[in-house]
Amino acid sequence: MAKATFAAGCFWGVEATFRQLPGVNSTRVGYTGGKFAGPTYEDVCTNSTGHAEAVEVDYDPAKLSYDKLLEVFWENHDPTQLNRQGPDFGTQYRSAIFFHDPQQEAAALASKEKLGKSGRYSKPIVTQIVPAVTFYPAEDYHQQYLEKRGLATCHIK
Ligand code: MHO
Repeated sequence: MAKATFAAGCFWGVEATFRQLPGVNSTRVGYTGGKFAGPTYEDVCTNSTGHAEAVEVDYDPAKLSYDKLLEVFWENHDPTQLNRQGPDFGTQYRSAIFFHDPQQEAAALASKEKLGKSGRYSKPIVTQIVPAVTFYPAEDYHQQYLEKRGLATCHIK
């Protein structure tokens, strides 16, 4: 099994997207990349802790490649938005790839460069590509939030 960690806006929708991919064993939502250990959702929503809403994906590399995960990551948010995704604002909603080894780092950088050069976006891609640090699982009610409610996507008003 291998691990991949992504931040791409509200973690409810990001988790739902990765969870349905064949080869994904389990997912969980949490907070990472911030200034202190064990933050709560309330802490993170102050927009001053530096944590990103993120999804940790446990997957089987024999069935699902990291490149495929990257493709799904890019396809399912707007990586040109700084600290914002849809209606959600703040650093917790930043676009980021938290790599777990040098191979993931190289693949992430290469895919970002390729997408940047593709002409698809008129604005630069602002996605951070940074080493994975401690991942703090979010409160239970945030886990599989949309699935528990029979919803497929986030950003539903
Ligand atoms: N727009 C949603 C974001 C929730 S999310 C877990 C809300 O304001 O409730 O950040």
